[in-house]
Amino acid sequence: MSKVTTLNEFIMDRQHDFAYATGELSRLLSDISVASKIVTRDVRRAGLVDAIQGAEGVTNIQGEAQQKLDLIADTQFIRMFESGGEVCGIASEENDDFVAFDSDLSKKGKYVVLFDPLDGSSNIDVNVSIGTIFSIYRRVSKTGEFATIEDMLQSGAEQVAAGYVLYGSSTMLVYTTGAGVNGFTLDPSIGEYCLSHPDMKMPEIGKQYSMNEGNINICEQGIQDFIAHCQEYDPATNRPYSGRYIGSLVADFHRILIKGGIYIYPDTKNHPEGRLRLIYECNPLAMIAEQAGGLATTGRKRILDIKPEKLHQRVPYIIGSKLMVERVVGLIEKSSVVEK
Ligand code: AHM
Ligand code: MG
Repeated sequence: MSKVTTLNEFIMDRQHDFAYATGELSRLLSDISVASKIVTRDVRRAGLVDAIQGAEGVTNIQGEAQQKLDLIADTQFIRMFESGGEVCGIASEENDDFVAFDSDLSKKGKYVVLFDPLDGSSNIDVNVSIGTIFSIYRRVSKTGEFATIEDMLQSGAEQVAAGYVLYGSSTMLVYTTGAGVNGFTLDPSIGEYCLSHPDMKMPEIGKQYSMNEGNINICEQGIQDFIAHCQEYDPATNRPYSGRYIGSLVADFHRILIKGGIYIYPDTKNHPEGRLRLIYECNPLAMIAEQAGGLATTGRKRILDIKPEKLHQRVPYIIGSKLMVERVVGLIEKSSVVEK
């Protein structure tokens, strides 16, 4: 039997891949894994415990009902970041403003973390997979002082690490520090993440597309043309592409990372800027996609090149297999020329 590599062993082995290998980023990644185990426990109990399931009765700044588990997960991660000492501040989907930690230890922290504690949380009460998404940056403000908004609004290309945790039929943690993508599955019997998907590569093309097709008539022509192309009968495979939409970004992305395919959430009449948030949903998955050989774009611009203007900024989002993303971008360009 081959030896199992745990996440902590792997992080330590790879520490020297980081540009700044002092151990802090390793400890931060390890803290994230611990918080995610606590959240896994809460997610797994969600159907049992009325006290933690269901809507909290409050809405976040974007007007969405917050589920109790969203808040529980947010608190777990923030506590971990605040006590760890590597992080000077955070921004999350559940907090209107960013949080600058005020202890002397935290002020010395070199990193900020931007995260969505439980993405897809409208799926909790129907037992569909949900996930945590995180993005790590070096601070640009002075060490020893409070974190600033400039720390939070760095473009995705500056990320030093990014990852997600998928609370699916098993819990998986997938991350990159800019030297490839690796996936770990939580073995509940020993409480450890074990390396299960080393050096993940996204296939250049897949046979599945993922979009909320309820929006097809209220999005731009290039996207409509691409979906029509996916629905054409393909003599090579004897069928059209398959539509697969969970409505839980982490779960949809994870499938695409492994099998190939494309996820599209364009700007629409009811979401004129797009639906997904740039800094804690789109950027981290874009970094992972690129590290695995895929692409992420608004349709007109590489996601990682966008300089964020505000914390909860939304963008149109197209992510997935390289050849498929290039094809949509081509159709968008073509239809934009026709419109002019
Ligand atoms: P959330 O952060 O409020 O959970 O919203 C993000 C989710 C994504 O996980 C998912 O892909 C998308 O919103 C689904 O939106 P829609 O229901 O409009 O298809
Ligand atoms: Mg979200």
